Amino acid sequence: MATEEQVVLITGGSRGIGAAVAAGFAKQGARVVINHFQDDTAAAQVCATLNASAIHADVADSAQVDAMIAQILAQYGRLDVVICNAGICPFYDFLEMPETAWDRVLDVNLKGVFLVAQRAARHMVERGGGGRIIATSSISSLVGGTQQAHYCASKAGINLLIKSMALSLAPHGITCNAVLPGTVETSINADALQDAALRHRLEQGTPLGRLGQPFDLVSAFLFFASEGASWITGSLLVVDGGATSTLQ
Ligand code: NAD
Ligand code: RM4
Repeated sequence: MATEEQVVLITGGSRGIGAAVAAGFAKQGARVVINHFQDDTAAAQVCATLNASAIHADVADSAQVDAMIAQILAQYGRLDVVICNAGICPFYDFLEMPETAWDRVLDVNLKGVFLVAQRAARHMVERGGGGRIIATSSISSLVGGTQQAHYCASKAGINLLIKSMALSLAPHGITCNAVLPGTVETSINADALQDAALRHRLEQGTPLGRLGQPFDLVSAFLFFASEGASWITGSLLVVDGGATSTLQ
């Protein structure tokens, strides 16, 4: 349960899963800061609805991440929970994938988690320890995907980054965990899901019978941030309607 004193940063919080998670923390009374990239209108809407604040920063750029963390500490004096959620997935077949797409996906999805988590953890350690870091990985870290070689590699990287961070930060009382969503209807896959055959195949492959919606993910993030999860670190929680439990 987030408390009124808790300051929570959610990267990629302007829409989709991040915006739903931001609403979940705001409902619990936490002070919420959302980060976004080139999404001012949606970010402003989330801020108005949740009484949150927004910071524009590219999580792949260390100078912008440093400035973002400094701004939060100047404004709130602390940072307790960090959700590394920003991510992109420009779909390309493997044989046609441009090197630029590979680099950008790895920079945003994987290096972005490293930069934000490291900068936040330095603050948590300096103030005497304690804190929660939660990354949005994916079922695409467990199974491959056509048109997603860069994305799957980035998400698989997150899983072991999180476990390695869990080891390094445990002595400081900071837990590090990841949520692995299945297919969730957001703008990241809105175009891809226009393909009726793909959509049907994904629905058929989900034992609980439907694709995910952003609200389906919220409890998992709140759980890792809760008092009751204080002895859980290095954990990867799949939230996918059963999709990775079946070969159907
Ligand atoms: P989305 O496109 O709706 O939201 C992406 C968010 O990331 C936006 O707020 C955007 O501003 C932000 N963002 C993009 N690039 C950024 C950058 N360089 N710096 C800072 N912010 C940046 O997508 P979503 O589905 O809500 O994705 C959120 C996370 O969930 C991603 O990490 C994604 O990989 C992961 N995920 C999504 C699904 C799915 O099916 N939707 C499944 C598994 C995992
Ligand atoms: C997810 C999963 C989904 C895809 C999104 C972009 O991790 O692979 O199927 O739609 O990424």
